[in-house]
Amino acid sequence: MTVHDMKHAASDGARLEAVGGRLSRVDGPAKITGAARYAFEQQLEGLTHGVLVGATIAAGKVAAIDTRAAETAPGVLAVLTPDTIMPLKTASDWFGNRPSDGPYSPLARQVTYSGQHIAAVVAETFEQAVAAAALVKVSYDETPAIVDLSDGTDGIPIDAMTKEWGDAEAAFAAAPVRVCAAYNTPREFQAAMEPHGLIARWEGDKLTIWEPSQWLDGMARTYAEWFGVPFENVRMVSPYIGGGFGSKALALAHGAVAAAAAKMLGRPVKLVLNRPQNFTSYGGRAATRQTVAIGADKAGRIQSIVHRGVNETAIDGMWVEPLGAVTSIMYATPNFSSKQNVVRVNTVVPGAKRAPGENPSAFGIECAIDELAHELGIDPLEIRLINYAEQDPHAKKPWSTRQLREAFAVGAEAFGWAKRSPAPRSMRDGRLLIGWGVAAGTYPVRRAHGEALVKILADGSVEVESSSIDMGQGTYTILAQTAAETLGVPVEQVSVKLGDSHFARAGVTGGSRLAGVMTGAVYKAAGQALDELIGLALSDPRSPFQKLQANTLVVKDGRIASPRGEGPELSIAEFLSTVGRDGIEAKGDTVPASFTPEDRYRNYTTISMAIPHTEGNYSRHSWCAHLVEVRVDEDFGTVRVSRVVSALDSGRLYNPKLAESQWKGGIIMGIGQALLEEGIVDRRHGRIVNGNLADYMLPTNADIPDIQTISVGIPDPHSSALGGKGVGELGIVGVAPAIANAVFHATGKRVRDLPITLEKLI
Ligand code: MCN
Ligand code: MOS
Repeated sequence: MTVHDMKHAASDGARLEAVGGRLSRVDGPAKITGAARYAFEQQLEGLTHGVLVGATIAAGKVAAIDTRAAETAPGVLAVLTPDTIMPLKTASDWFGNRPSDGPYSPLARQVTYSGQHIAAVVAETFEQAVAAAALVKVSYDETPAIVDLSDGTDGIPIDAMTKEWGDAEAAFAAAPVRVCAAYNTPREFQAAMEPHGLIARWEGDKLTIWEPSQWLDGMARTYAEWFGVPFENVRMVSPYIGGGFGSKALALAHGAVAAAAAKMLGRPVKLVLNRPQNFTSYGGRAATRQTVAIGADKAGRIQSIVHRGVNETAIDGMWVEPLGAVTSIMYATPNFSSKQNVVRVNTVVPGAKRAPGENPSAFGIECAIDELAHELGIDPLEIRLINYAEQDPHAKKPWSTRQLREAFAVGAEAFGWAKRSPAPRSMRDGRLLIGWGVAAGTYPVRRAHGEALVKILADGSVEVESSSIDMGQGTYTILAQTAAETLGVPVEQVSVKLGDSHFARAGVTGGSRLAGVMTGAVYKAAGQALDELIGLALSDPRSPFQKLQANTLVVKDGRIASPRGEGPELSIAEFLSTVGRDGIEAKGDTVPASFTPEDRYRNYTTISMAIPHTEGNYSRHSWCAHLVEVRVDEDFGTVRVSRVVSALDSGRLYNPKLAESQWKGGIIMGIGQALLEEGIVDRRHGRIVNGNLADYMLPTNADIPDIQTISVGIPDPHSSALGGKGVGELGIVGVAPAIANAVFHATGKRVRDLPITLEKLI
């Protein structure tokens, strides 16, 4: 297929409002005009303000907290410490397991990381709370901290992560060509523009929480369990979210503090984390170290891959960043071994950041294969084709769809890869060294069951309700398109309501699964509503269609007619009024009939019912190839990414305009990861020193070149109801190694520690 054909396929001329159309974001105007109301913007009667006090040591015990000055400061309503906060119960983990029945305190006596919440002040105004929080005096019994991965031992083996076949060590030792190197990624943060925080209000034993959330039902469950109230008593509201990137899926300690304070005071409490607290109150991406050893024959065919990975986790919390995720599936190899350890350090427990696992995993394997290509004198794109995995080498199952060969071909053509001169340092533009690099990326298709409510109202308009969310991905828009197309109504007649846990339930928005889950559910629910509408039109004695004796009718542009256009034609509103109905409502879902109510509850409030991507006969993944050009200033060591062409396979696209925007967002984040992002820990205090958006470097417009994305996907019936695969996380995977490989091509220097800052190049 040529680039021209692919472009044509990507903008397949679908009508804007249909699935596959390039409809602009339906929530755009509300956001641009300020009409969109975010969680902290609620104006509540009697609102009070909470501010947290964080530990200034990384390890030890709180010896004493002197709250007297704070308590008597102006406007202060309460100062909470581990001794005075109301007792809570331990909540279950995200699999739904309750680790203990014991008590839980979101304010700590035992400090395991710098910035951990140890006290909180609630006052009439925010300024009063900030001033009083500064008066809380804490003394500590400090103990030595484990600052980062390099302080740790080999760590704790995570046996469940081990993947092995053949005899990898022996095959590596016997291979005629070998490369082996270590690759490191630092602690990175999601750094969403909207901070974390919430407003909590109790009315009797009913709790309402306005909080930006990627998972209303899961967080509602946690709040309910902390306070020992029924799940239904907690209402989470989160209609708009200023970015999450994985960080907003769980209820966290600061949420427990605010909800407890609201209960204790009998008044609503607003608690928003300041920017540094955003770097310590939830976990960023764990720092990782990997060694990748590849043995190959002289023709470049891989004989063995031996992979060892380590990631940091917390002293009292477990996070595994699966570093073998891409290593084990990207290339065909007869012998393979991947193992992973974790090392406990004094940090808040790390968390999910866009493509957890796949992202750092791709950095290891996609740099290592570039090193192998160089060693052999084979083109780095060619070596990927030589080792192309025709099936999932780990699961030993065919791919559902894998348009990766097409991605390489189409990407290379659009980029002009054939003009690459192979030797490092052989391309320049005046003082600037030019490098061209390539890397592949992938993300599994995660699936779950979903439900949605579709209402056809008396005026013919349509409402879709779901407790799922839109943090910028485009959920509002694609669900409006799905309902409009299925029901045959103009898209302006559809309004989508999201972000309220009292709507039809939805599981977590994570792992790039929501679009597939929710388009499936809305397609189901809208189909049922349509069946009911047509059934009514055919059978109701008051219906003008009844005497047609037809066996079906069609709805187009919001009007009901017979398929051949004979007889009457009525708008939905006219029809509903003729038959004396004020609407039609259908709750549709993709939930198996065998599910009990408890299964359904688990489906929405835990991740335990997610369907494995290798379930049944296929292995399901999205795929991509990134080709990048960098320009390196030899004297100053500065790296600029000057061109990116990415060809991506996310199956069928529900909305190419939004999918392209998602991919580009991921690619931009990947450029930041490659060149800028790094959480720097002060070795004396175990503290993140650049915990703010000025010192934690993120790319700005000036850092980002024109990015070309090309869709090479084909509909994948094994991945979702409408044939789409995941989009949200795919784009970031493989960007950092493509840039590192381009930097090597430009300079002849292999930088294996991210980010690639100038001092590593000169
Ligand atoms: N889409 C499409 N065709 C498909 C699949 C998706 O057109 N076959 C488009 C749709 O516009 C859809 C969007 O891509 O709304 C994302 O769909 P999907 O890949 O299913 O991902 P989710 O909706 O589950 O979103 C979560 C995903 C994750 S896990 C992170 S992390 C992430 C991301 O999305 N965080 C984001 N994208 C983000 N985008 C913004 N603006 N902000 C974040 O915090
Ligand atoms: Mo995304 S990191 O799975 O929320």
